[in-house]
Amino acid sequence: MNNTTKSTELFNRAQESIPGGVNSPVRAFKSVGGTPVFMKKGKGAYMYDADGNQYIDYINSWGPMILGHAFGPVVEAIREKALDSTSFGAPTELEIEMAELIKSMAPNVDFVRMVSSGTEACMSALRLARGYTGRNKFIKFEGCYHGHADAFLVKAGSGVATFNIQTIPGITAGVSMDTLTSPYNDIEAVYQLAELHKGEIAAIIIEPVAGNMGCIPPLPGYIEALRTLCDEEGIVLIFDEVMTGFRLAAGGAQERLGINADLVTYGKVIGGGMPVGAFGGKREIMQHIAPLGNVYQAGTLSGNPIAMIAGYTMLKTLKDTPGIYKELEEKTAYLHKGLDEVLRQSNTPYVINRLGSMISVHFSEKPVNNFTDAAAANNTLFNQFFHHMLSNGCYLPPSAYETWFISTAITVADIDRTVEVAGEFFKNR
Ligand code: KE4
Repeated sequence: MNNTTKSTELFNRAQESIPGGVNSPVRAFKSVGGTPVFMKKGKGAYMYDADGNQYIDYINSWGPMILGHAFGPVVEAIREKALDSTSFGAPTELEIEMAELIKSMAPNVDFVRMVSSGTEACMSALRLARGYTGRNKFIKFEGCYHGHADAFLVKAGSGVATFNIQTIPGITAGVSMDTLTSPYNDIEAVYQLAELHKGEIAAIIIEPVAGNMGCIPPLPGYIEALRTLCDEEGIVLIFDEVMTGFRLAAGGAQERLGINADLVTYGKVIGGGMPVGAFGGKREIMQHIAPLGNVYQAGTLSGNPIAMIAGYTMLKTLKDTPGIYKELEEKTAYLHKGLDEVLRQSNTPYVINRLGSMISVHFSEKPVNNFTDAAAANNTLFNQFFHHMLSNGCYLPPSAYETWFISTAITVADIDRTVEVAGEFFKNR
């Protein structure tokens, strides 16, 4: 067992000044129980906590650290750029270069606007879709998470699912009445909902590969059917690629699935660990964003030079390094194979969901294709598994409703170690 005395002390102290001792709820270990470990340093595939324990990192800051912690070129770029001031609040050439780089990687993006989080990206895209169509309602999917803007906190995933929050205080009836929800991977249900609200729906927003109820890939034909529905009904299809963007491929899920959205949102990887989000898409829609159009959206630190140089360096590396996505995928497939082998030898019912480098383990006897399936899994067992892995130096996301994130920095030896530790947990079951 790791000595985590310092983390315990820090958590007690943190709770005196920060609600729940954390600046984002999923970090609090509420669903898995126990005391969160406080991190002090990260390098490559590893994090080191306040007590000096080393962990193989399968969160990677919930996606951004796709090249590993303290990736040299990003660190150096930040260090150098900071000498020229950290923010201007005026346009810079670097923002143009960032927008041009994004357009060279992401298909179907004519215009892109930088913001400072995935939440901001998704809320802005929804406002734009409403402004563009003149319609109020939108459809989201149970278990999908699009950040914490009011409209999205209805049957959301990630921390909302983790804490099993059914209705969130502060979200008014006026807001939630325009949020329609449908089960993920059920095309009949969404067609019926669209028929019921014909002419009222501005947008359908979806995680094209869900990652906030564990990893749940779309069933064959599902996203294609949403594309058809939106074309038929004049609904704006928004791909929330905050998690999948620049992770599943250079062009994200649009490239991977071969389907174009009308608007795409980004976060996480796009900032290289700095606070960055973005939304973009077809000129016909994006031209309604202020100051070009009347759909207002703004941000003091949007396009901030430090965030931009971090994101630019990260994306440029992903774009220019041959085979980097193949490497990411092969490492995740190797992890998948190893976990499958140890779980198959146990008596534990399980399902491993994976697409690209997004993967999750569900202790379920049946396929996990939507939130209901994910919630019906043996998540108590997941919590025990989480702590076994943590105390043996493998840091998984502290919730069964999260996908695991792989970085290129992880080695085969790290993965072998992870599988060995997992095997120790399952062999007595
Ligand atoms: P942020 O506002 O946290 O940057 O992005 C919100 C968001 C939007 N869309 C998707 C698909 C997302 O996954 C997220 C954020 N993801 C969670 C983890 N599942 C962030 C972790 C946290 O809340 O601390």
